[in-house]
Amino acid sequence: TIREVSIPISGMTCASCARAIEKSVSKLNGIKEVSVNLASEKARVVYDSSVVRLSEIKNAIIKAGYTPLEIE
Ligand code: 9UX
Repeated sequence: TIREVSIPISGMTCASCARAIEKSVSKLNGIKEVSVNLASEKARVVYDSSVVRLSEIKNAIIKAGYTPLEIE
């Protein structure tokens, strides 16, 4: 199933932060699209939920050095 999420992220201060997250998330299998908006502090991710879990996407954000917040 293709899913789309908007994940709030804290800890980004410059455009390179956003790029680092995009790079880290896009390395995972099953990611269709990822774009991080620095101004709104959100990552929009389109992914195949039969290939990759939301928790793995969040872990990739943590690995890049940032903090994914709970989706309300
Ligand atoms: Mo910019 Mo972000 O110099 O960790 S890359 S602050």
